[in-house]
Amino acid sequence: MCLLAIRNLGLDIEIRNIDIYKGEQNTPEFLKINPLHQVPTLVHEDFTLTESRAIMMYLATIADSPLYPRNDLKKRALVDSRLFYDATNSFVAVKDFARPVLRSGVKKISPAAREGIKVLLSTLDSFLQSSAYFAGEELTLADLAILASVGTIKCWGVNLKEFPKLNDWFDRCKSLPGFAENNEGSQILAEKLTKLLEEPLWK
Ligand SMILES: N[C@@H](CCC(=O)N[C@@H](CS)C(=O)NCC(=O)O)C(=O)O
Repeated sequence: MCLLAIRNLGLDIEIRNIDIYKGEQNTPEFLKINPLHQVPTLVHEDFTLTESRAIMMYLATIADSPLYPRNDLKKRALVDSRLFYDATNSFVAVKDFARPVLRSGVKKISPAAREGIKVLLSTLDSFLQSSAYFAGEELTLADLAILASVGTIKCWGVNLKEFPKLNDWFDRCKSLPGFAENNEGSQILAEKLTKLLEEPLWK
């Protein structure tokens, strides 16, 4: 999602890819930067920042971008609210689905994990009943964060047509800068999961 933010903010930032499937997050060099061995990690001058949504907020504030409105407290708070929702719900639903397969050798996705994804998509769809984007009528950081989460799920073969507002929003977001680049990572995850599972990734 930080890649989406960087591209949509038009920032010239050096991006160093860390291949977590090869364990590159555990090298002494990377651990010095982030002892939690997690990506993304931002290094700006003498400052290091972790947590993708916090990185997006930091970069958008520096850029003084309308993607994260500075002067309208309520608009900004709504963006924050959606970002926290994404961190505490989308991330958790995706993690509960994928992590047991990647880390614990699970060969079948639990019904609860599949249901968790459906509940998430349905809730996201409900957020879009009264506005074109997740925090109002304009694109914001909230959309970019949720786009990364929904893009990950979409690569699993989920048909978003069951969630018409979300489907329409996703179609509009596909042309955003960085979408294709971000999607490459989602495709890699979907391929890994498909190889490890003894059943279709999505059914
Ligand atoms: N809440 C964190 C989660 C970061 C996270 O879990 N990153 C994963 C990739 S999605 C990672 O780096 N995993 C490697 C590891 O934990 O060793 C964020 O949003 O930045």
